[in-house]
Amino acid sequence: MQLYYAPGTVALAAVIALEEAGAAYDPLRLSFADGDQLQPAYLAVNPKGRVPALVTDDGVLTETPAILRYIAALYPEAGLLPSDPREAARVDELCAYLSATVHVSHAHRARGARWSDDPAVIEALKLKVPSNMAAHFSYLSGQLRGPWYLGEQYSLADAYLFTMERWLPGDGVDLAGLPKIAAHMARVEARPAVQRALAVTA
Ligand SMILES: N[C@@H](CCC(=O)N[C@@H](CS)C(=O)NCC(=O)O)C(=O)O
Repeated sequence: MQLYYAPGTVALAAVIALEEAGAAYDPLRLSFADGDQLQPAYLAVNPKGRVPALVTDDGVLTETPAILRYIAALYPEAGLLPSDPREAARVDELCAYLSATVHVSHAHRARGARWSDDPAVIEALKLKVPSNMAAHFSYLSGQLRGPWYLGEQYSLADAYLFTMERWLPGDGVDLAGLPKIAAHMARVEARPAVQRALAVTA
């Protein structure tokens, strides 16, 4: 498998999952500064021009929740997705929220041009990022059972949540006001697989 990623992006979650699973994969780095994600060579891989994209023998898979679930299913021994249907649905619930709501709020900081051509509107969207992200993570703090998102079982939910926790300081959110989130972030970061993923994507 090959995993296209760019530093500092949501693709970190997929790299963590691959490392946790002990998967054989080639990390392929894109430079957003150079606009690699919009070059024809990459658009042939992922016409959406986004990362991550996982290249498998059966084709290309995009969208972080789908990629995480696929890795969990390929490597069941890694235990990245609970077998209990209700707990698995709780992971899906988090993935949907992170993908469709939290990520979108974060994108208003640097990608406002997706929503408006008006520079004043783009600036106004940026101003909403700290309060929106603080509100999302205040909610998530209440959902976090600890030590991991589900409680005792580490899962792909932790990899995905950690990836977005890392965005908080840059998004203007003070982690001192979110002690459960800060502790979760430190706990995930200490895992050897996560250290390897951070080294890969640095
Ligand atoms: N829904 C997608 C979002 C992917 C996404 O927006 N990735 C960002 C990086 S965090 C990206 O590739 N941005 C490139 C661009 O906007 O040009 C997912 O969850 O995988």
